[in-house]
Amino acid sequence: MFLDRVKITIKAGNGGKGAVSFLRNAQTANGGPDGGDGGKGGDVVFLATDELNTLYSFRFKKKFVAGDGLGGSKQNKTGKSGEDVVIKVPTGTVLINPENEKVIADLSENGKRFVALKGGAGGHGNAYFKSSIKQAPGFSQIGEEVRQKEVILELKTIADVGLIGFPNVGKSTLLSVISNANPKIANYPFTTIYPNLGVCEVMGESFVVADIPGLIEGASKGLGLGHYFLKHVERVRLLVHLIDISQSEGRNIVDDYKTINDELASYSAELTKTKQIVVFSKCDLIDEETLKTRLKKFEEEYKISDYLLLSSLTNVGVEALKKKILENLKKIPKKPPLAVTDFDFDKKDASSFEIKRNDDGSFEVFGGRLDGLVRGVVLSNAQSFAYFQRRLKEMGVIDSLIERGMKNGDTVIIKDISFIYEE
Ligand SMILES: Nc1nc2c(ncn2[C@@H]2O[C@H](COP(=O)(O)OP(=O)(O)OP(=O)(O)O)[C@@H](O)[C@H]2O)c(=O)[nH]1
Ligand SMILES: [Mg+2]
Repeated sequence: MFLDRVKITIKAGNGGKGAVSFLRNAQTANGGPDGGDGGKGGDVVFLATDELNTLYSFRFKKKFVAGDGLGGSKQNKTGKSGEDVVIKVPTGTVLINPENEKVIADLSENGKRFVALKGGAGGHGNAYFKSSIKQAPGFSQIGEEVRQKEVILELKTIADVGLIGFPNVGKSTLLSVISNANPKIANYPFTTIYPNLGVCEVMGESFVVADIPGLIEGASKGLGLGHYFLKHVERVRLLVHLIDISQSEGRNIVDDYKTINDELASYSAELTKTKQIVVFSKCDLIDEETLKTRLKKFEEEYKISDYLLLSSLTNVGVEALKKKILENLKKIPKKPPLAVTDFDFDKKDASSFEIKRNDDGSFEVFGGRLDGLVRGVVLSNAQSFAYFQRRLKEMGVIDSLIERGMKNGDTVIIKDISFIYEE
Protein backbone atom coordinates (compact mmCIF):
# COMPACT_ATOMS: atom_id res chain seq x y z
CA MET A 1 0.00 0.00 0.00
CA PHE A 2 1.15 3.49 -0.81
CA LEU A 3 0.51 6.23 1.66
CA ASP A 4 1.15 9.82 0.80
CA ARG A 5 -0.81 11.79 3.35
CA VAL A 6 -0.98 11.02 7.04
CA LYS A 7 -1.61 12.84 10.28
CA ILE A 8 0.74 12.14 13.18
CA THR A 9 1.18 13.38 16.73
CA ILE A 10 4.48 14.79 17.88
CA LYS A 11 5.68 15.93 21.27
CA ALA A 12 8.96 17.44 22.31
CA GLY A 13 10.42 16.55 25.72
CA ASN A 14 9.59 18.48 28.86
CA GLY A 15 12.37 20.28 30.64
CA GLY A 16 13.82 18.63 33.75
CA LYS A 17 13.28 20.01 37.24
CA GLY A 18 15.89 22.18 38.87
CA ALA A 19 17.47 20.72 42.02
CA VAL A 20 17.37 22.04 45.56
CA SER A 21 20.61 21.23 47.29
CA PHE A 22 23.10 22.80 49.66
CA LEU A 23 26.80 22.21 49.67
CA ARG A 24 27.79 19.97 52.55
CA ASN A 25 31.16 18.42 53.02
CA ALA A 26 33.79 17.91 55.68
CA GLN A 27 34.90 21.52 55.47
CA THR A 28 31.53 23.17 55.14
CA ALA A 29 28.65 22.42 57.40
CA ASN A 30 26.30 24.99 55.94
CA GLY A 31 27.37 25.74 52.43
CA GLY A 32 25.57 27.75 49.80
CA PRO A 33 22.90 26.46 47.45
CA ASP A 34 24.29 24.18 44.75
CA GLY A 35 21.21 22.65 43.10
CA GLY A 36 21.80 22.43 39.34
CA ASP A 37 19.37 23.23 36.56
CA GLY A 38 17.16 20.62 34.92
CA GLY A 39 18.12 19.37 31.45
CA LYS A 40 16.43 20.58 28.27
CA GLY A 41 13.77 18.38 26.71
CA GLY A 42 14.54 16.69 23.39
CA ASP A 43 13.44 18.23 20.09
CA VAL A 44 11.21 16.71 17.42
CA VAL A 45 13.25 16.66 14.23
CA PHE A 46 12.23 15.60 10.73
CA LEU A 47 14.90 14.25 8.39
CA ALA A 48 14.44 13.80 4.64
CA THR A 49 15.93 10.63 3.21
CA ASP A 50 16.06 9.02 -0.20
CA GLU A 51 15.94 5.62 1.50
CA LEU A 52 12.17 5.92 1.80
CA ASN A 53 9.65 6.57 -0.94
CA THR A 54 6.33 6.31 0.81
CA LEU A 55 4.85 7.31 4.16
CA TYR A 56 3.76 3.71 4.67
CA SER A 57 5.53 3.24 7.98
CA PHE A 58 3.37 5.99 9.51
CA ARG A 59 0.34 3.80 9.07
CA PHE A 60 1.31 1.92 12.20
CA LYS A 61 3.33 4.38 14.20
CA LYS A 62 1.59 7.69 14.55
CA LYS A 63 3.00 9.16 17.74
CA PHE A 64 6.54 10.41 18.23
CA VAL A 65 7.74 11.65 21.58
CA ALA A 66 11.14 13.10 22.39
CA GLY A 67 12.79 12.39 25.73
CA ASP A 68 12.22 14.57 28.79
CA GLY A 69 15.14 16.39 30.34
CA LEU A 70 16.34 14.89 33.63
CA GLY A 71 16.40 16.77 36.89
CA GLY A 72 19.42 18.76 37.98
CA SER A 73 21.45 17.53 40.92
CA LYS A 74 23.80 18.69 43.64
CA GLN A 75 27.18 20.30 42.96
CA ASN A 76 25.50 22.46 40.30
CA LYS A 77 25.12 19.53 37.96
CA THR A 78 22.77 20.23 35.08
CA GLY A 79 20.39 17.38 34.32
CA LYS A 80 20.90 15.32 31.19
CA SER A 81 19.10 16.68 28.13
CA GLY A 82 16.24 14.62 26.75
CA GLU A 83 16.94 12.73 23.55
CA ASP A 84 15.69 14.20 20.29
CA VAL A 85 13.28 12.12 18.29
CA VAL A 86 14.37 12.05 14.64
CA ILE A 87 11.58 11.16 12.26
CA LYS A 88 12.75 9.97 8.86
CA VAL A 89 10.53 10.90 5.95
CA PRO A 90 10.93 10.42 2.21
CA THR A 91 12.55 13.31 0.39
CA GLY A 92 9.75 15.46 -0.97
CA THR A 93 7.63 15.30 2.18
CA VAL A 94 5.82 18.48 3.06
CA LEU A 95 4.72 19.23 6.63
CA ILE A 96 1.30 20.82 6.98
CA ASN A 97 -0.36 22.42 9.98
CA PRO A 98 -3.76 20.69 10.29
CA GLU A 99 -5.28 23.76 11.89
CA ASN A 100 -4.97 25.88 8.76
CA GLU A 101 -3.57 23.55 6.07
CA LYS A 102 -0.54 25.81 5.72
CA VAL A 103 2.83 24.39 4.74
CA ILE A 104 5.26 24.45 7.66
CA ALA A 105 8.25 22.85 5.99
CA ASP A 106 9.26 21.39 2.67
CA LEU A 107 11.79 18.60 3.06
CA SER A 108 12.72 18.80 -0.57
CA GLU A 109 16.31 17.58 -0.39
CA ASN A 110 17.92 14.40 0.83
CA GLY A 111 19.45 15.05 4.24
CA LYS A 112 17.43 18.20 4.97
CA ARG A 113 16.50 18.54 8.67
CA PHE A 114 13.69 20.50 10.23
CA VAL A 115 13.18 21.06 13.93
CA ALA A 116 9.39 21.08 14.25
CA LEU A 117 9.16 21.30 18.02
CA LYS A 118 11.71 22.47 20.51
CA GLY A 119 12.12 20.72 23.84
CA GLY A 120 11.11 22.56 27.00
CA ALA A 121 13.73 24.49 28.93
CA GLY A 122 15.04 22.94 32.12
CA GLY A 123 13.98 24.52 35.40
CA HIS A 124 16.58 26.46 37.36
CA GLY A 125 18.08 24.86 40.42
CA ASN A 126 18.17 26.70 43.71
CA ALA A 127 21.72 27.87 43.04
CA TYR A 128 20.29 30.09 40.33
CA PHE A 129 17.97 31.88 42.72
CA LYS A 130 20.69 32.89 45.09
CA SER A 131 20.81 36.66 45.48
CA SER A 132 22.08 39.17 48.02
CA ILE A 133 18.73 39.02 49.79
CA LYS A 134 18.07 35.32 49.40
CA GLN A 135 21.25 33.66 50.55
CA ALA A 136 19.72 30.24 50.85
CA PRO A 137 16.79 29.82 48.49
CA GLY A 138 15.01 26.61 49.38
CA PHE A 139 13.19 26.26 46.11
CA SER A 140 13.86 25.46 42.50
CA GLN A 141 11.88 25.66 39.30
CA ILE A 142 10.17 22.82 37.48
CA GLY A 143 11.01 22.26 33.81
CA GLU A 144 8.99 23.77 31.01
CA GLU A 145 6.21 21.52 29.84
CA VAL A 146 5.52 21.31 26.14
CA ARG A 147 2.26 20.25 24.58
CA GLN A 148 1.85 17.64 21.90
CA LYS A 149 0.83 18.76 18.43
CA GLU A 150 -0.57 17.21 15.33
CA VAL A 151 1.06 17.56 11.96
CA ILE A 152 0.15 16.31 8.50
CA LEU A 153 2.82 14.74 6.35
CA GLU A 154 2.21 14.88 2.63
CA LEU A 155 4.49 13.37 0.05
CA LYS A 156 4.92 15.39 -3.10
CA THR A 157 7.35 13.40 -5.21
CA ILE A 158 10.41 15.20 -6.37
CA ALA A 159 11.13 14.22 -9.93
CA ASP A 160 12.36 16.16 -12.92
CA VAL A 161 9.98 14.52 -15.34
CA GLY A 162 6.43 13.18 -14.93
CA LEU A 163 4.91 10.61 -17.29
CA ILE A 164 1.22 11.32 -17.68
CA GLY A 165 -1.62 9.99 -19.77
CA PHE A 166 -4.67 7.74 -19.71
CA PRO A 167 -4.36 4.35 -18.02
CA ASN A 168 -2.74 1.56 -20.04
CA VAL A 169 -1.01 3.84 -22.58
CA GLY A 170 2.42 2.42 -21.71
CA LYS A 171 3.81 4.84 -19.10
CA SER A 172 5.28 2.18 -16.86
CA THR A 173 6.67 0.28 -19.81
CA LEU A 174 8.43 3.43 -20.96
CA LEU A 175 9.80 4.05 -17.46
CA SER A 176 11.16 0.52 -17.34
CA VAL A 177 12.86 1.02 -20.71
CA ILE A 178 14.48 4.37 -20.01
CA SER A 179 15.38 4.02 -16.34
CA ASN A 180 16.51 1.67 -13.61
CA ALA A 181 12.96 1.34 -12.28
CA ASN A 182 11.11 -1.93 -12.38
CA PRO A 183 7.42 -1.01 -12.24
CA LYS A 184 4.55 -3.39 -12.62
CA ILE A 185 3.30 -3.57 -16.20
CA ALA A 186 0.06 -5.20 -17.31
CA ASN A 187 -2.53 -4.91 -19.98
CA TYR A 188 -5.31 -3.39 -17.91
CA PRO A 189 -6.01 0.11 -16.60
CA PHE A 190 -4.76 1.28 -13.21
CA THR A 191 -1.91 -1.19 -13.02
CA THR A 192 0.14 1.55 -11.45
CA ILE A 193 -1.45 2.62 -8.20
CA TYR A 194 1.31 4.80 -6.88
CA PRO A 195 4.06 6.79 -8.56
CA ASN A 196 7.25 4.92 -9.43
CA LEU A 197 10.52 6.75 -9.65
CA GLY A 198 13.43 5.90 -11.88
CA VAL A 199 16.76 7.44 -12.72
CA CYS A 200 17.42 7.83 -16.42
CA GLU A 201 20.94 8.27 -17.73
CA VAL A 202 21.71 9.83 -21.06
CA MET A 203 24.96 11.19 -22.43
CA GLY A 204 26.64 11.14 -19.04
CA GLU A 205 23.84 13.05 -17.34
CA SER A 206 20.88 11.83 -15.34
CA PHE A 207 17.41 12.89 -14.33
CA VAL A 208 14.58 11.43 -12.27
CA VAL A 209 11.38 10.28 -13.94
CA ALA A 210 8.10 9.58 -12.15
CA ASP A 211 5.45 7.32 -13.61
CA ILE A 212 2.11 8.74 -12.47
CA PRO A 213 -0.99 6.51 -12.20
CA GLY A 214 -3.31 6.88 -15.17
CA LEU A 215 -5.57 9.91 -15.35
CA ILE A 216 -9.15 9.84 -16.60
CA GLU A 217 -11.82 12.40 -17.25
CA GLY A 218 -12.91 13.78 -13.89
CA ALA A 219 -9.56 12.91 -12.29
CA SER A 220 -9.15 16.42 -10.93
CA LYS A 221 -12.49 15.99 -9.16
CA GLY A 222 -11.61 12.67 -7.68
CA LEU A 223 -12.39 10.05 -10.31
CA GLY A 224 -10.01 7.15 -10.74
CA LEU A 225 -6.72 7.37 -8.92
CA GLY A 226 -5.24 10.24 -10.81
CA HIS A 227 -6.38 13.21 -8.77
CA TYR A 228 -4.85 11.66 -5.75
CA PHE A 229 -1.53 11.70 -7.51
CA LEU A 230 -1.73 14.96 -9.36
CA LYS A 231 0.05 16.50 -6.42
CA HIS A 232 3.08 14.49 -7.46
CA VAL A 233 3.28 16.22 -10.81
CA GLU A 234 2.96 19.67 -9.26
CA ARG A 235 6.69 19.81 -8.82
CA VAL A 236 8.05 18.21 -11.95
CA ARG A 237 9.76 20.47 -14.44
CA LEU A 238 8.67 18.63 -17.53
CA LEU A 239 5.71 16.45 -18.44
CA VAL A 240 5.88 13.67 -20.97
CA HIS A 241 2.34 13.16 -22.17
CA LEU A 242 1.76 9.68 -23.57
CA ILE A 243 -1.10 9.17 -25.99
CA ASP A 244 -1.88 5.68 -27.29
CA ILE A 245 -1.89 6.05 -31.06
CA SER A 246 -3.08 2.48 -31.57
CA GLN A 247 -6.38 3.66 -30.06
CA SER A 248 -6.81 0.12 -28.77
CA GLU A 249 -9.30 1.19 -26.13
CA GLY A 250 -11.85 2.86 -28.33
CA ARG A 251 -10.81 6.43 -27.61
CA ASN A 252 -9.02 8.65 -30.12
CA ILE A 253 -5.84 10.69 -29.84
CA VAL A 254 -7.51 14.04 -30.49
CA ASP A 255 -9.90 13.67 -27.55
CA ASP A 256 -7.31 12.02 -25.32
CA TYR A 257 -4.92 14.92 -25.59
CA LYS A 258 -7.64 17.42 -24.69
CA THR A 259 -9.15 15.38 -21.85
CA ILE A 260 -5.85 15.00 -20.02
CA ASN A 261 -4.93 18.65 -20.46
CA ASP A 262 -8.34 19.74 -19.21
CA GLU A 263 -7.84 17.63 -16.09
CA LEU A 264 -4.43 19.15 -15.45
CA ALA A 265 -5.87 22.62 -15.87
CA SER A 266 -8.77 22.04 -13.55
CA TYR A 267 -6.45 20.61 -10.92
CA SER A 268 -4.10 23.56 -11.02
CA ALA A 269 -3.55 26.49 -13.35
CA GLU A 270 0.16 26.23 -12.54
CA LEU A 271 0.32 22.79 -14.15
CA THR A 272 -0.73 24.14 -17.52
CA LYS A 273 2.46 26.18 -17.54
CA THR A 274 4.64 23.09 -17.20
CA LYS A 275 6.25 22.24 -20.52
CA GLN A 276 4.96 19.05 -22.17
CA ILE A 277 6.53 16.70 -24.64
CA VAL A 278 3.82 14.95 -26.64
CA VAL A 279 4.56 11.30 -27.32
CA PHE A 280 2.44 8.88 -29.34
CA SER A 281 2.93 5.44 -27.84
CA LYS A 282 2.42 1.92 -29.15
CA CYS A 283 3.13 3.01 -32.73
CA ASP A 284 4.21 -0.55 -33.53
CA LEU A 285 0.60 -1.68 -33.37
CA ILE A 286 -0.67 0.18 -36.42
CA ASP A 287 0.33 0.44 -40.05
CA GLU A 288 1.98 3.43 -41.67
CA GLU A 289 -1.21 4.52 -43.41
CA THR A 290 -3.36 4.60 -40.26
CA LEU A 291 -0.60 6.36 -38.39
CA LYS A 292 -0.42 9.15 -40.95
CA THR A 293 -4.17 9.67 -41.03
CA ARG A 294 -4.38 9.93 -37.25
CA LEU A 295 -1.43 12.28 -36.97
CA LYS A 296 -2.82 14.50 -39.69
CA LYS A 297 -6.06 14.91 -37.77
CA PHE A 298 -4.17 15.70 -34.59
CA GLU A 299 -1.96 18.29 -36.28
CA GLU A 300 -4.94 19.97 -37.89
CA GLU A 301 -6.80 20.13 -34.61
CA TYR A 302 -4.02 21.51 -32.40
CA LYS A 303 -1.44 22.90 -34.85
CA ILE A 304 1.15 20.82 -33.00
CA SER A 305 3.83 19.10 -35.05
CA ASP A 306 6.50 18.86 -32.38
CA TYR A 307 5.85 15.34 -31.10
CA LEU A 308 7.58 11.99 -30.99
CA LEU A 309 6.53 8.54 -32.10
CA LEU A 310 7.37 5.81 -29.65
CA SER A 311 7.34 2.09 -29.23
CA SER A 312 8.74 0.76 -26.01
CA LEU A 313 8.47 -2.68 -27.58
CA THR A 314 10.62 -2.12 -30.67
CA ASN A 315 12.57 0.79 -29.17
CA VAL A 316 11.48 3.22 -31.87
CA GLY A 317 11.87 6.77 -30.58
CA VAL A 318 13.25 5.80 -27.18
CA GLU A 319 16.71 7.34 -27.60
CA ALA A 320 15.26 10.41 -29.30
CA LEU A 321 12.89 10.91 -26.38
CA LYS A 322 15.66 10.62 -23.79
CA LYS A 323 17.69 13.24 -25.62
CA LYS A 324 14.73 15.53 -26.05
CA ILE A 325 13.97 15.32 -22.31
CA LEU A 326 17.56 16.20 -21.45
CA GLU A 327 17.64 19.13 -23.87
CA ASN A 328 14.47 20.52 -22.36
CA LEU A 329 15.56 20.03 -18.76
CA LYS A 330 18.69 22.00 -19.41
CA LYS A 331 16.55 24.98 -20.23
CA ILE A 332 14.15 24.68 -17.28
CA PRO A 333 15.32 25.70 -13.81
CA LYS A 334 14.63 23.49 -10.80
CA LYS A 335 11.48 24.39 -8.94
CA PRO A 336 12.18 26.14 -5.65
CA PRO A 337 10.94 24.58 -2.40
CA LEU A 338 7.43 25.58 -1.37
CA ALA A 339 6.90 28.77 0.56
CA VAL A 340 6.44 28.03 4.25
CA THR A 341 4.76 29.73 7.17
CA ASP A 342 5.82 29.26 10.76
CA PHE A 343 4.16 26.60 12.82
CA ASP A 344 3.54 29.02 15.69
CA PHE A 345 4.30 26.07 17.85
CA ASP A 346 6.35 27.97 20.31
CA LYS A 347 3.95 30.83 20.59
CA LYS A 348 2.10 30.21 23.82
CA ASP A 349 -0.98 32.11 24.76
CA ALA A 350 0.35 33.85 27.82
CA SER A 351 -2.56 36.21 28.23
CA SER A 352 -5.49 34.17 29.43
CA PHE A 353 -6.71 31.68 31.97
CA GLU A 354 -9.87 29.64 32.35
CA ILE A 355 -11.73 28.28 35.34
CA LYS A 356 -13.55 24.97 35.48
CA ARG A 357 -15.67 23.59 38.33
CA ASN A 358 -15.11 19.88 38.97
CA ASP A 359 -17.82 17.46 40.07
CA ASP A 360 -16.33 17.22 43.55
CA GLY A 361 -16.72 20.99 43.97
CA SER A 362 -13.08 21.84 43.47
CA PHE A 363 -12.02 24.63 41.09
CA GLU A 364 -9.47 24.10 38.38
CA VAL A 365 -7.61 26.93 36.67
CA PHE A 366 -5.89 26.49 33.27
CA GLY A 367 -4.22 28.64 30.69
CA GLY A 368 -1.02 30.06 29.34
CA ARG A 369 -0.83 32.78 31.99
CA LEU A 370 -0.41 30.23 34.72
CA ASP A 371 2.17 28.02 33.04
CA GLY A 372 5.13 30.25 33.75
CA LEU A 373 3.94 31.05 37.24
CA VAL A 374 3.41 27.46 38.28
CA ARG A 375 6.87 26.55 37.06
CA GLY A 376 8.39 28.89 39.59
CA VAL A 377 6.68 27.34 42.59
CA VAL A 378 7.82 24.70 44.97
CA LEU A 379 5.05 23.96 47.39
CA SER A 380 7.15 22.82 50.26
CA ASN A 381 8.78 26.19 50.34
CA ALA A 382 7.00 28.98 52.19
CA GLN A 383 8.74 31.85 50.37
CA SER A 384 7.94 30.40 47.04
CA PHE A 385 4.33 29.60 47.88
CA ALA A 386 3.68 33.06 49.31
CA TYR A 387 4.96 34.57 46.08
CA PHE A 388 2.66 32.28 44.09
CA GLN A 389 -0.41 33.37 46.08
CA ARG A 390 0.44 37.00 45.72
CA ARG A 391 0.75 36.63 41.96
CA LEU A 392 -2.61 34.83 41.76
CA LYS A 393 -4.22 37.86 43.41
CA GLU A 394 -2.41 40.33 41.19
CA MET A 395 -3.39 38.44 38.06
CA GLY A 396 -7.05 38.53 39.08
CA VAL A 397 -7.30 34.76 39.38
CA ILE A 398 -8.56 34.89 42.99
CA ASP A 399 -11.23 37.49 42.12
CA SER A 400 -12.40 35.42 39.18
CA LEU A 401 -12.61 32.35 41.42
CA ILE A 402 -14.69 34.24 43.96
CA GLU A 403 -16.98 35.39 41.17
CA ARG A 404 -17.40 31.75 40.19
CA GLY A 405 -18.52 30.98 43.76
CA MET A 406 -15.34 29.98 45.53
CA LYS A 407 -15.67 30.06 49.32
CA ASN A 408 -13.38 29.52 52.26
CA GLY A 409 -12.28 25.90 52.46
CA ASP A 410 -12.75 25.14 48.73
CA THR A 411 -10.01 23.29 46.88
CA VAL A 412 -8.24 25.02 44.01
CA ILE A 413 -6.21 23.00 41.50
CA ILE A 414 -3.68 24.65 39.22
CA LYS A 415 -1.71 22.15 37.17
CA ASP A 416 -0.11 19.86 39.76
CA ILE A 417 -0.58 22.29 42.61
CA SER A 418 -3.65 21.97 44.79
CA PHE A 419 -4.45 24.12 47.83
CA ILE A 420 -7.33 25.06 50.08
CA TYR A 421 -8.55 28.61 49.80
CA GLU A 422 -8.58 30.66 52.99
CA GLU A 423 -9.27 34.35 52.99
N1 LIG B 1 2.59 -3.11 -28.52
C1 LIG B 1 2.97 -2.33 -27.54
N2 LIG B 1 2.50 -2.56 -26.31
C2 LIG B 1 2.91 -1.76 -25.32
C3 LIG B 1 3.82 -0.70 -25.52
N3 LIG B 1 4.01 -0.07 -24.35
C4 LIG B 1 3.27 -0.73 -23.45
N4 LIG B 1 2.59 -1.75 -24.01
C5 LIG B 1 1.67 -2.66 -23.35
O1 LIG B 1 0.55 -1.92 -22.90
C6 LIG B 1 0.06 -2.46 -21.68
C7 LIG B 1 0.00 -1.37 -20.62
O2 LIG B 1 1.32 -0.92 -20.34
P1 LIG B 1 1.70 -0.17 -19.01
O3 LIG B 1 3.09 0.29 -19.15
O4 LIG B 1 1.34 -1.02 -17.83
O5 LIG B 1 0.71 1.05 -19.10
P2 LIG B 1 0.49 2.25 -18.07
O6 LIG B 1 0.28 3.47 -18.86
O7 LIG B 1 1.58 2.27 -17.09
O8 LIG B 1 -0.89 1.81 -17.41
P3 LIG B 1 -1.50 2.20 -15.95
O9 LIG B 1 -0.43 1.97 -14.95
O10 LIG B 1 -2.63 1.26 -15.80
O11 LIG B 1 -1.93 3.61 -16.06
C8 LIG B 1 1.00 -3.59 -21.31
O12 LIG B 1 0.42 -4.79 -21.69
C9 LIG B 1 2.25 -3.31 -22.13
O13 LIG B 1 2.96 -4.46 -22.43
C10 LIG B 1 4.32 -0.49 -26.85
O14 LIG B 1 5.10 0.41 -27.15
N5 LIG B 1 3.85 -1.34 -27.79
MG1 LIG C 1 1.52 1.95 -15.09
